[in-house]
Amino acid sequence: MILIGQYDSPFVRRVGIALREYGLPYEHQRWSVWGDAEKIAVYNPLRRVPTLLLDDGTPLLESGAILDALDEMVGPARAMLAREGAARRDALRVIALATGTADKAVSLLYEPLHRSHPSESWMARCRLQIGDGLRALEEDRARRAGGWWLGGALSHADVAVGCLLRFVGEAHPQLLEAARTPRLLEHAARCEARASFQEISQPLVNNVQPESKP
Ligand SMILES: N[C@@H](CCC(=O)N[C@@H](CS)C(=O)NCC(=O)O)C(=O)O
Repeated sequence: MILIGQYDSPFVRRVGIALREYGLPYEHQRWSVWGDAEKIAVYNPLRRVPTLLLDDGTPLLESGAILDALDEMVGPARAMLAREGAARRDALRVIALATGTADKAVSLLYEPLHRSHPSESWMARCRLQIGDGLRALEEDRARRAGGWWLGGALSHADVAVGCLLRFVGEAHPQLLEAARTPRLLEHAARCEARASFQEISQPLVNNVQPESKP
């Protein structure tokens, strides 16, 4: 398998960490969504990452859909997500909060890089959504006991939140600080201490160079 995308993306990183945790062999293509967009387009017309090429060449798009395929490869006993029922819905809700907050954090990063006159109202909305997303995750974590989010074992929810926190901490440190989330910071430290998080890691590269800004 070939994983396309850089690990400073919270979405690429969550897939890389799952591959590493599952012990699935893969090649890593560190293509940039800006400089290497046309190479990515051969496999993904949206020119987005992560994109995962299966051994037979089939491209998989979207981190959630890619993880779904990896879970199937390792089987339900090893999958980092319950197969069905309330436990699955609970995990998917936490994951949606984390990846949704990450989406807004990416949007907020892109806006001033792509526009000569960034929209203040759009950026204010993103900041509100990121702050409230972080606070909702903090409250959720406070209601749960146990080292990992959903109990005793690392799950996709832990990884999604860990990747979100690293990204927000690098892209928008003032928002993370303002949200006052001690439990999330504890969670981030626990995640980043793990071998998979250390190995699948790249400092944020702010290398967006759009040809023209509208
Ligand atoms: N929902 C997507 C989000 C992926 C995403 O936002 N990727 C960014 C990099 S962090 C990207 O490809 N940006 C370029 C673009 O959207 O054109 C997923 O979960 O895979």
